[in-house]
Amino acid sequence: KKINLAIVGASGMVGRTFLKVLEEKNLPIENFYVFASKRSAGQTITFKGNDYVIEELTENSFDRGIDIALFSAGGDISLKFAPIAASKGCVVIDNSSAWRMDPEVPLVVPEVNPEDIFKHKGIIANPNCSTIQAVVAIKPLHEKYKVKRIVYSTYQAVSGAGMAGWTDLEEGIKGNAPAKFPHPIFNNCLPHIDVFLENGYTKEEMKMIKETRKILHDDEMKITATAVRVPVFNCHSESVNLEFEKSFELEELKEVLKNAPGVILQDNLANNEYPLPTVADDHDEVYVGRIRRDESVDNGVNMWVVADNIRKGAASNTIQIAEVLINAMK
Ligand code: 2RA
Repeated sequence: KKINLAIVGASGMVGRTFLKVLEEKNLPIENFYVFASKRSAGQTITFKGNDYVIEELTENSFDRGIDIALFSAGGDISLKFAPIAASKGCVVIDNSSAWRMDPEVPLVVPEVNPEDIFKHKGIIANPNCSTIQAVVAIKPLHEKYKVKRIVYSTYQAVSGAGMAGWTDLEEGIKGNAPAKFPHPIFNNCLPHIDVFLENGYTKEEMKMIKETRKILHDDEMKITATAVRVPVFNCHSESVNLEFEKSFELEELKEVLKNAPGVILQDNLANNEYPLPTVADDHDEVYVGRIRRDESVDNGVNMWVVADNIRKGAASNTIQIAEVLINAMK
């Protein structure tokens, strides 16, 4: 069955990556529409050899029988337009945080909780990039050893803050002041991603905590997080510490990860082999390494998890969800 597909927010970093990833794939697209703000409307983009004029997003944009719409246009746009699109029979896969914690909206990583996709009522939420890569690595271990507690420490690329973040690093290298970040990001680490909340955590840290619990369907799971912006252009790196209910053999645990969907194991210390942003860049897999027992608890493990936050963390995960929907439409 061929589908009518729309992109909402085509001019942003994720929107442009939607186009790039869709070019790599062969989804059965009948009609293709590209929407953005008034500012970007009128520009032409080329997709699969055809030119498309970016249209301004309006309340009538979804009156033309669009089957699936990929959103990456910020929370305000999603709050307003995702329900409109859904009311017209379009399934929205939204990258903003607007709908992620809504109980009526599935929050999905296809390798982790694909069964949640078909619980949608018109809107499916794509998790935060730092959550996606973590749960791809955690899920297979959770299934076998039952995760009791997680300690996240993240080292997040500037691309997570879009082109503004990228520019701050480029300009920072030249000694120019940042426009997006609260302090210079070059030669620095900022323990401040998104805004600070009453409890002293940032929104980014609370997203990782709440989204992990929702995706793994375990509201009691003990989780804490520290999210840090580092001077890396693209790809998020994360130290993930897990404590399990059950005991494990380290070699067996590594084998579980080696065979896990969406995971590439890179863990050979003799060869200085471990996940790197420069290797994960422009790929869709989640790279896992530095796997070692946490001797400070009974059943604990440390691992290092790296992925492309714009691809697997946003655009590719969204398109993977769309592929599951399309395959079910046949
Ligand atoms: C960041 N994960 O890295 C957040 C939003 N993309 O800034």
